[in-house]
Amino acid sequence: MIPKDHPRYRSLVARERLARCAREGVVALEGLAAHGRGEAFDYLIGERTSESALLAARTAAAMLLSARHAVISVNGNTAALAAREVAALQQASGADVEVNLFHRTDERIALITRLLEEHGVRVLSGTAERLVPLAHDRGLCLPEGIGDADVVLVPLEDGDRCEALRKMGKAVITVDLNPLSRTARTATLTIVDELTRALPAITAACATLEPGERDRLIASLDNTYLLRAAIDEMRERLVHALE
Ligand code: PTJ
Repeated sequence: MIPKDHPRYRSLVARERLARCAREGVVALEGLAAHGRGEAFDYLIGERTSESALLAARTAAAMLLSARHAVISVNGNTAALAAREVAALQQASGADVEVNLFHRTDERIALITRLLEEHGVRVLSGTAERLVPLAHDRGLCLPEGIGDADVVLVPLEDGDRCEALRKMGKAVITVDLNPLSRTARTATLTIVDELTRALPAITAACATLEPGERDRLIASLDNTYLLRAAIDEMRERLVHALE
């Protein structure tokens, strides 16, 4: 039992949940290492949503709402950390949700689908086909889901798939605390923020954006600017860390 007044309460609860989900098979063991890397970067941005991350979240909402067909791609870490937040975002944006895994097995797809459904997510089902130009099972997706989408939100993604989705002509939105990752640099739009802060920020923006503002946000999207702003934020914090 983690005491509520522990200074690292939120982080310890997240770790405990990920460890439990890893034992159950929802989270890949590699996902625990990925989370640790994310936590390190979250320290550097001060464990809060920066102005530039908020702008990125609002732009993500604009892209999801303006899409012909938006799909949220959910992996094990995302389901374990944010099933409820995915349900709220699906409700606010009208996006489809597809389970799409790096370490893919039928058993994990079923476990993650069940976890999401228990939290109110409507999950696409069907027969996956090798539509994404990648070797291995990372190339598998649903023709009526990611295969048909023009905008895909892929939180905590690996660089290869992000790049392959871009090559297919899709706009890719990612959530990644590491602004230096290949995913962050390859995506159309990167939200450098922790997943459980970023998804509610997109959901809140979906409810408030006027159509005119949507167009303005999409037209002025500059991912390099957003990544530079996140790196500047981290550098400032490091420079003043011991003051
Ligand atoms: O469930 P699967 O099989 O699809 O596997 C999922 C993982 C996460 C193992 C897989 O996609 C993977 O290996 O991802 P990477 O290449 O490690 O990338 C994950 C990125 O997400 C890293 O750059 C981390 O810094 C970042 N990250 C980790 N946790 C969070 C995060 N970003 C935002 N919020 C987090 N909670």
